Amino acid sequence: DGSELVDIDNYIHANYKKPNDEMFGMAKGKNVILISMESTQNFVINEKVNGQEITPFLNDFIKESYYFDNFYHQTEQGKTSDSEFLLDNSLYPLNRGAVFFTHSGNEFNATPEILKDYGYYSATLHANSKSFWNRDIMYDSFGYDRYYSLTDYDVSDANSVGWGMKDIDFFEQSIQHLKEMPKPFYTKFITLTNHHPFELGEEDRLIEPYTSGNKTVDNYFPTVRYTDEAIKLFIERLKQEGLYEDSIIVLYGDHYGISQNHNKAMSEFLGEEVTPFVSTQLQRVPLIIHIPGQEGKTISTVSGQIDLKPTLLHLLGVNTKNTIEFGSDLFSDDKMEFTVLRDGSFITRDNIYTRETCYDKKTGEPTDGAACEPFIEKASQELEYSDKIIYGDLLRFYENDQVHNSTLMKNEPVIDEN
Ligand code: GP9
Ligand code: MN
Repeated sequence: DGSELVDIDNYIHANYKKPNDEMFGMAKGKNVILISMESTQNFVINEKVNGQEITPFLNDFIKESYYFDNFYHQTEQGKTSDSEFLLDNSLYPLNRGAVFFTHSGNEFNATPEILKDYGYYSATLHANSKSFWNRDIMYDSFGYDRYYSLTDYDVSDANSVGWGMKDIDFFEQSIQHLKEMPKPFYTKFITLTNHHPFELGEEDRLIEPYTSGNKTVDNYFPTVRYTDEAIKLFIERLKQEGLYEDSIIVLYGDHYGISQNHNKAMSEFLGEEVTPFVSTQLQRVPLIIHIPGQEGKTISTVSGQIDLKPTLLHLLGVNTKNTIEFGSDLFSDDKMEFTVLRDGSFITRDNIYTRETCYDKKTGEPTDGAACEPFIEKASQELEYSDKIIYGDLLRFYENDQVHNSTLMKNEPVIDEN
């Protein structure tokens, strides 16, 4: 009956952080171009392999963007689909299975649906069959207007490798779709070439593989480099088509690419043992937000994919005060430094808690649990509340009278107000 939602709503309101006055509405009316960078972990940024830069374009782009270097993925078995779930809903995915398959019939209050009230057209673009991860069904539930999938692209052997269409061709063909789209648009581009097992033809190799002898780790670098190039070319095309200045561009890594099965080769690359502490730090993925006319800035606040929804909506001038979401605006002055991973690990400003051990971030060594203790309960509480919403399909009751009479209200379109 939705009564469970009252506790959750109280929790969420107690944690609400008001947006930064200067940033709220900064990108009002702009197009949104999200780019999901397949399996891209943050350790490749500003890093070299065999003496060559792994992400030369991103390293430059960061200088004119907001770059978040303590941003964690929070996905589980649903991989890319979990990252999409986090991004559009600011809810946690499930600890097993993929919510895209198990709960696609639920009521959601996703970003595309919210932005519809502000005149936005929304689309996902990804050159894979539409039913993969049950995306076609879930995107309807999120309120997407259109899914440009496999049949919207000319895919051939020549422009494919590994899992499918190569990123450079994918972006090139996507330009036409973008040009035809109603404006303003909210779009998500999902890249694919940097997917395990990181296959790439000799002719597309811009840097040489690493030399640990572990194929997965070694081949990871050339495919990351390839996607970096694909994004560079895409942004050049956006400029040519006059779409760049009217758009905010958000690049983020969807999840890890190198699993813990490869700790030995990763230790060799990093020059340090991959302890549970290091392993948790490796769950950081890049987040880069480019807003035309804004200068670059690196922001090191502890954050996660769950924070993207309120961050984006606030940039667009959309109030999120009365929505059910677990993330908070990354530009908010009092953003709490606390990010929960789906396996129950969490990160605070000074500590990492994983596998029931509290680590000191400065030393990477286990420390007495006192610093983590206050957050242990909060982390599991938050995951439990999010799970309750999904398992009980509780957002159905969002407009329910009983809930209304407590503190909940449907989010009214309010512009320029916080
Ligand atoms: C498939 C692509 C990759 O369409 O998104 O999926 P993943 O295996 O990373 O979840
Ligand atoms: Mn993925």
